[in-house]
Amino acid sequence: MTDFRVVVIGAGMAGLLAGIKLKAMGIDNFSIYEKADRIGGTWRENTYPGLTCDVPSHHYTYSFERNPDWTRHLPPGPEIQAYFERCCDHYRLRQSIRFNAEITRAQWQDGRWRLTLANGETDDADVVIAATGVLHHPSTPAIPGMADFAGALFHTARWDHSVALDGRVGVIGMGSTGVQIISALAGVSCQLSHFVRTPQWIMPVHNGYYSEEERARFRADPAALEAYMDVVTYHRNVENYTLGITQPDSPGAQYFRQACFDNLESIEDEALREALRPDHEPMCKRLVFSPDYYQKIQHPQARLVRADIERIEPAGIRTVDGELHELDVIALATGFRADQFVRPMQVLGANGASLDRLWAQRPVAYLAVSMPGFPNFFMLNGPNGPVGNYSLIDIAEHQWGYIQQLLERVRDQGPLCATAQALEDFDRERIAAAKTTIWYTGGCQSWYLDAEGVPASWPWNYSRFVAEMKTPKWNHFGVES
Ligand code: N01
Repeated sequence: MTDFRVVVIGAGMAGLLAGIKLKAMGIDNFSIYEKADRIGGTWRENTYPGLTCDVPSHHYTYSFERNPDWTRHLPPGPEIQAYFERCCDHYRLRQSIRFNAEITRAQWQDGRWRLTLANGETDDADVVIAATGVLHHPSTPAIPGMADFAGALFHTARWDHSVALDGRVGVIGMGSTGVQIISALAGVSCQLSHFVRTPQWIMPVHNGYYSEEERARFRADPAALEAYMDVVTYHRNVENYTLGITQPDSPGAQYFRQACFDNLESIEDEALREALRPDHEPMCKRLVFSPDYYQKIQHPQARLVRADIERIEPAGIRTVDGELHELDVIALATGFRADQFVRPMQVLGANGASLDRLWAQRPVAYLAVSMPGFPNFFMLNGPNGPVGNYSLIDIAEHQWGYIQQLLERVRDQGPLCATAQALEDFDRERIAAAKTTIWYTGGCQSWYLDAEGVPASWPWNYSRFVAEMKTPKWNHFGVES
């Protein structure tokens, strides 16, 4: 095929990766469609105070483009966004990105994809790579009276920077986001209230600074940076973490469990300690890492509120114990709808197959990458892939290695997608494994669970994922057009 064309949807971490790798393959006939006016995905949309990634900075980069300039051990959100902006320039991707261009429909017809944009324009491609992200659609709770609040109220992924934070601020939610915001605002807001329905376990973590000397050394000597990173140990830690999820009695699980228990015991105030004691196993929800939440919530101007929220009133939040918590600002750190993936985009495959219909109950994909009936439609960070306390960049790179082999075969031999049998077998095995993970057995609700209460994330260890991504099992792929 001489005019082989690829369309990538989304210019976040994964879409940029696809662009870089397509160029490296010599495929220049591609476009990246981005519905926003800037690259960055998650790191563009989240700008809340304290925004940090809990993956060690130097491991939160593309493996082929290290960043010697991280200022902290855990990367601050604005530095991550700046890193991706630099990558976008360095790999000359901007000319291939169409901003403010939302694809609303993709339809497989006559052996190619026909893409329709929100403004009615169309484009055609041989292959579509969906890089639309996982935690992208804010989950906004239906709390009675929300519309009546007289102050400022917003979801954390829609932070309103015009709003002053030195007044009375309420934060709803104790996932990674809520915890980071409390740490950032303690002592800034004259009164900071943390509304916590379900306390989470907190894994202690150090978040120091890199000195200018260290950064200069990493800049001058990439080998010193690689040595410092110790990739082998990092991957061993990731493996142990994933073993902790899949084998709750493993040493890894015991390590994390004990560290969380000890951390909670560091709170001397018994009432506060008990108010923050989770009712589920550590690692059941995605583990929250924080260097200082337990200290910050004890700041004289901060307060933990464990009473459930009854409603929001013009003056603040009324809890079920009758107390009115008067507030100027309410931040909803209430998480994301992790079941949407490419939706609301309409994706129509061969013979009228509709992704929305197939995913009505729960989204699935063969190895998180391909769907039967959807030839040449491949996903980065699609359903049932690994999302946990490790770098999604690393995960996306492994997935790209797999997709690249699919692309090469498509280019040489024509359309392909996973067979229905391959998906069925994979999903049966996946669900059986999912029910043995700590996400299922640990006694908690979380965004890992699908509508049927089954963990949707990759239920095996990291090394199995890496092994699966090495080479496609070609007998699991077929042609349906
Ligand atoms: O969201 P969450 P998040 N009334 O879903 C509460 C990634 N991330 O934005 O547990 C009261 O974890 C809900 O309570 P409960 C990371 O993957 C990464 O914090 O359902 N409370 C819970 O406490 C993370 O896991 C980084 O009882 C309500 C909270 O809101 C994912 O994003 C940083 C409520 C939601 O927690 C999501 O984290 C930040 C209601 N009606 C985020 N509804 C990194 O560092 C919900 N809640 C990489």
